[in-house]
Amino acid sequence: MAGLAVSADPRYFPAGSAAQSPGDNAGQDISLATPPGVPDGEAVWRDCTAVTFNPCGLPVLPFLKLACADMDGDGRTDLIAGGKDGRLTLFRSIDGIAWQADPDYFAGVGEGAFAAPTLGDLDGDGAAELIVGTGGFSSRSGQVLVYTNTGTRTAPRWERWPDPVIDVGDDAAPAAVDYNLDGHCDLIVGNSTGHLTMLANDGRGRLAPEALPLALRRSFGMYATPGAIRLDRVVLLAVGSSVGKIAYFQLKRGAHGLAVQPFAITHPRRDFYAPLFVSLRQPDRLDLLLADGDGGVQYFEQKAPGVWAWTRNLQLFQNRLLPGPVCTPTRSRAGGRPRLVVGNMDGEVRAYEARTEAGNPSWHEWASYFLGVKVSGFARAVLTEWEGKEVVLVGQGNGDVAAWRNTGTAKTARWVAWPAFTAGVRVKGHSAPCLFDLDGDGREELIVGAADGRLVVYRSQSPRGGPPWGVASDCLGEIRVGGYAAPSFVRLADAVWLFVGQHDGRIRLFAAPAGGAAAGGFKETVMPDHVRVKGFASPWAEAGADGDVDLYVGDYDGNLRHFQRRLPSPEMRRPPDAHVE
Ligand SMILES: [Ca+2]
Ligand SMILES: [Ca+2]
Ligand SMILES: [Ca+2]
Ligand SMILES: [Ca+2]
Repeated sequence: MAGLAVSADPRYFPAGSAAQSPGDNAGQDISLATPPGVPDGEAVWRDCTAVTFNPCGLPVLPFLKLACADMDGDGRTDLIAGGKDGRLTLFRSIDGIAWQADPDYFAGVGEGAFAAPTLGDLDGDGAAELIVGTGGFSSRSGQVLVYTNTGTRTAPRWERWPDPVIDVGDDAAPAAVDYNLDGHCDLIVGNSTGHLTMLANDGRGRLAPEALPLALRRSFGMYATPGAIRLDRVVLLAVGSSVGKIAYFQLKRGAHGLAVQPFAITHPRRDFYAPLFVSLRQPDRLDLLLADGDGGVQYFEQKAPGVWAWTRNLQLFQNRLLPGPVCTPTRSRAGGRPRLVVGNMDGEVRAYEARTEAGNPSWHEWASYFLGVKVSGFARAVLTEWEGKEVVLVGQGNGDVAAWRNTGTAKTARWVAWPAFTAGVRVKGHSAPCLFDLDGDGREELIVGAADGRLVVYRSQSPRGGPPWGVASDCLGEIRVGGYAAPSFVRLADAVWLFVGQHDGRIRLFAAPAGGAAAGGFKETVMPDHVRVKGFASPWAEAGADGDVDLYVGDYDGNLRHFQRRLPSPEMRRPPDAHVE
């Protein structure tokens, strides 16, 4: 476990998670009934995600819409993240680098789906209202709702205005800004067809749609998402959408109403962009934050005051791994190199290496290592070694398990498809393979999870192990979980544990006495509620020192999580990486 010793408190909270009640997984140590293989003491599962995969603390959320403001009045800018479930999460930070979730701050807010938050003082009482666009498959999709804080800034109480201020069709994404420069906060709202609606404020919170200036009277692509800010005599407007580029405008007061002038900024093209003007680094500088469709966040710093040019900050929001949606981590020690291998819903496979230098997260990507290794749909890959060569087995949506062999070197991989290695290996959709020596005869079995929640065991038909594979119908027939079973085994001192992830994000644990594993001796045992993810769990287990178990899990949105099972009194035990005299 070198490089993975974990001592920091976890601070990872998925935004608005329905699966986990808020605060449940805040590093609480929850007791687990002792399954076979654990000598003494009560074990606990800790969430180590913040150290291992996501020091940033902001969960990966595709199509995330952010707002920023100092909500609690402590002088530091906070981030407000809209969730898929329509709810909002507040993130606080001391340094702008590590963020901590407060899932309770917006308690009571949340209707519909895909919340798009913005803040502005609509009724002119000096306090900002919370303005939320709604989207997704919801009856409220397209509505813009307004919430007033009737509590305090540190203990808010959110009350919704009785009626939405407007319904723009579907997927409302509002930006609160005084676009006509009359001193009253107005709204610019995007919708699913890519159109904008501008609502002018009469100063008492009554908002009325206005005719759009000619330059804005068009579709910007699907899911138009505006970001806007008023400076002294000019308003900057950025309109992102699913075309992956952003249209930029400056709005000024002209002789005949608003004068709209486009301008250009170059940045990488993505499948979706939600832009936001922010000042997270320097209070007087106008920076730009772009959230993309994969859950990535890029931060751009203004080059000089009054200049519409920005330079990318290559550190900010980059301290987390982004392996893509429905990510499926596995670990490998092929060639003596510890690596993390992660497939995703797009059929891609990525390689990560443990960081040797100081820095975070503790893994970093080895870009394009698996160039040429790709399947269609879902991928779960296992990297192993066979006769001195690296071999990667990739489960996929159609139920086949594909194989590639590295015919290059350890540094410069060259992957060649090797269908013979997994000939005849096929399950009923959504194959999730792993290799484990179930019967302890020194040859690994190939165990494949399937869409129907079952596991199929293939035993080597060769004295050397490996292909050809034959189905072992006497093994693991008793295991059946919810759909999309993703198995992983770990051998402890006197037991074998089997973790199986399933579609609802839960992880099931089965234990068998060592030696009994092949005889179908697995019995289900309790997993604590907080060891689960937000949809589609793909766990990978590793045995550490002293009966520790590390569990790496991917989720539907593209978050990698790390849970570690430890004994409850760390001071009584040698830390995993401590030097022993
Ligand atoms: Ca604050
Ligand atoms: Ca107000
Ligand atoms: Ca106005
Ligand atoms: Ca075996």
